[in-house]
Amino acid sequence: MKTIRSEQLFESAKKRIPGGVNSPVRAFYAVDRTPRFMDTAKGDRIVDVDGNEYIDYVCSWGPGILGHAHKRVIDKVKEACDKGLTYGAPTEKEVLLANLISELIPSMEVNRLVSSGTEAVMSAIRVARGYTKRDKIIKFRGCYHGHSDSLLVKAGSGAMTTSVPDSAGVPADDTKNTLVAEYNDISSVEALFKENPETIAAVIVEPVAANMGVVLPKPGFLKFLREITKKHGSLLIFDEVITGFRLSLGGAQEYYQIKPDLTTLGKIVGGGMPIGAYGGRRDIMQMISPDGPVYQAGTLSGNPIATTAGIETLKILKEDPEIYKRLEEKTKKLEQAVKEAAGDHVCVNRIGSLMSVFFTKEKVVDYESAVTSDIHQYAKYFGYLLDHNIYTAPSQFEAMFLSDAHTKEDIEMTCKMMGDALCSLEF
Ligand code: KE4
Repeated sequence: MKTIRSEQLFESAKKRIPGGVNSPVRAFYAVDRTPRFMDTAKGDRIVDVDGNEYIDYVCSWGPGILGHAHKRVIDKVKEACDKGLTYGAPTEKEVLLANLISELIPSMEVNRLVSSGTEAVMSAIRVARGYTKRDKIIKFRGCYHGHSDSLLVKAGSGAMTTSVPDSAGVPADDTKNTLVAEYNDISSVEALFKENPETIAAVIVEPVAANMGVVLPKPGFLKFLREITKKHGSLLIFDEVITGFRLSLGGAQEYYQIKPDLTTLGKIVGGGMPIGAYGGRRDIMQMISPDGPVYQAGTLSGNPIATTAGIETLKILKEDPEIYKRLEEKTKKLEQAVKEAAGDHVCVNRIGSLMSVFFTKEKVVDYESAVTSDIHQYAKYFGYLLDHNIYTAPSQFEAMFLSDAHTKEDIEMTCKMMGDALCSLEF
């Protein structure tokens, strides 16, 4: 496979951009390969600057649930561009998207658009603190909620492989109110509430963890979080940046029937354009400026082009809820192929169209079991797939994402390649 152009671009990128990338995981440090500089994508395919075409299981880390360059979305975005890119003033599309979000995720009766998942989480934490007049928050080890200072503690995602689990440059004062519990470990949460009476503003959780690889909530775990937060007057924040509109049209909260007080969104809500959103109970959200004392703002929040892409994407998902059944069936095929090839040498965690293959014999149920994975085996597995035109997550601690555009043939091809990749490893 020719990669000369990616290599050249990576060299020049490293001169001007930290690590040559605008987000760490893209540098492929965890898999020791030259990152592929991408040039175009359509459906379930993505093509790099050397002309290599791949079946794509990154899907831009989640936004691409419809597949790349969906015609309806592109046509609407093109039409919107001719009307100007940004006004810095309210638009009808922001009202449409706000209503769509509330319709599909009723717990978000009031919501605000921002420009990234990080911004959504940062704002939700701030309003939770403003509403409860408390400072402490609980997060879970291995869960990633974007890169705002107070949450870069035992983070997941890129922070797990770039050895900055507690990032440099974050003053201790900014994380002293961040308490860390263990995902799926009820007693660790109970202990923190016991040790910090009436001072915890919120618990923030990925309802399905997908940033230490995919880790499912144990039965009753989310219900427990709902109950203990209510009992202590704390808020429950579901970080649905990944699971929102992915696990189901109503996200994880619909899938598990748990109603959080606040929810954060990103990725799919923007249909591939930069949008984050946070929202929840009206009595909480009315704290937000300009109505209330909690300040939050953004130049490009609710941008007309981004809202166009988000609205069209959510409308397509709403019109065809069978998408979720198709995604389930496709991803299940991949899961079965991996299990047939590798048996109990690996742990496959899957829910809907989110999946991770952990190179460990342990059942991966939390951070501790996730990190027993052999990241070198994962790197070899990744490299084999990349060499055979399958583009999957360049890190053991990320998820695979599927789209409605993944064809039957491409799924079958992927099953074969994943099987061959696993058989090529010495377990
Ligand atoms: P962004 O600021 O990257 O839009 O969203 C941050 C975020 C918040 N919450 C959850 C649950 C997330 O997964 C993310 C971002 N996800 C990563 C993928 N693991 C983005 C990929 C990257 O960092 O390049």
